[in-house]
Amino acid sequence: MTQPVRVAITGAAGQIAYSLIFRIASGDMLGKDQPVILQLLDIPDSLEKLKGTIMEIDDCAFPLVQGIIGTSDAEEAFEGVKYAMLVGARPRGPGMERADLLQANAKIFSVQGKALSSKADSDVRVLVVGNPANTNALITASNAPKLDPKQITAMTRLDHNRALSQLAAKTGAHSTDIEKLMIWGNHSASQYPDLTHATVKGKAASSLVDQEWVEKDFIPTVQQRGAAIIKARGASSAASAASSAVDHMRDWAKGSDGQWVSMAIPSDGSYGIKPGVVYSYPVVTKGGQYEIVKDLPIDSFSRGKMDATDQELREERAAIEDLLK
Ligand code: NAX
Repeated sequence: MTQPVRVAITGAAGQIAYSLIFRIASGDMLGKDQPVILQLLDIPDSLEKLKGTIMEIDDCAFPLVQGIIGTSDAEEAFEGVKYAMLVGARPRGPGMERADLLQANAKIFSVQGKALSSKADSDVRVLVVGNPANTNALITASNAPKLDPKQITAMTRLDHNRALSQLAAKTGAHSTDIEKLMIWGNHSASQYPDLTHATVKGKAASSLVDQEWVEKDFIPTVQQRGAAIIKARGASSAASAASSAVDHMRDWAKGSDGQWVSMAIPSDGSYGIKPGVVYSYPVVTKGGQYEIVKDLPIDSFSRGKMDATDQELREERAAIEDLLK
């Protein structure tokens, strides 16, 4: 039988994890033949709730689940893990300034970066979902000296999937008919969903939709989708966030079959985005690695949007610079 792999999920008592854990346990992320040991982390105040989630995992009698650990100790949660999904984060409290939120999360993710560095498998793949995800990934990497920063990524796959679904609806196509769509930059309202290179059933998307729709509808709808869901559902996106986290890790582990997907990764100077931030790029994944799609022509409209979201990431970085190693 295939050896089980250890998967850590933080924020395990929360609403995204409530969907994510069950998708992983049923084999949607790593395959129906890959047993898993689930290592679930939450804060002490949430451990009772986590106990309830673990009871439910037990009650599913999942064939692939070979063990479950529930803990509030990051080192215990990250021991030997090959995959770590960092979902738990400090939400913005009443009257909390953005800088305070960045600082509070930077503290959490410095602790988790250190614990990953000392305890996780040296080949671990890390996905940060908890917001502000890009900057939390930056701080995690800077506190994980034994890991390559390329091992630590942040999630913009939900934005990518939202963009696919908007373009599919507009063009009367299915999301699987669309290729070469991408999200640039930050997982925030400054992100740039870019369809200038996209195709729908092989035809240029830009020939099927007009620029006014792109600017007044498509881009703002994708950017503001999280807020629209909160308004409608009375709670933030959870199942769709979990599904996108599964997509991100599955493609990273098993390859994207030549498809372009969006991942927030350490900037390396590509497309004029200087090193120093975690920026969403179009990538192709293969053999457990990702590569940025290179040499795309960038028009002046896109350039402005790509630089604006980079600027926001530089400002986030400045707010937590003291905690970077
Ligand atoms: P919930 O508030 O339901 O759950 C968060 C859980 O994290 C709680 O159980 C809490 O106790 C735990 N937690 C807090 N601090 C922790 C720490 N230091 N270590 C371990 N666990 C800790 O939030 P949920 O709806 O699950 O969202 C989780 C995070 O995902 C939030 O930061 C949210 O903003 C972010 N999102 C990111 C998305 C993305 O695309 N990157 C989209 C969805 C979501 O908004």
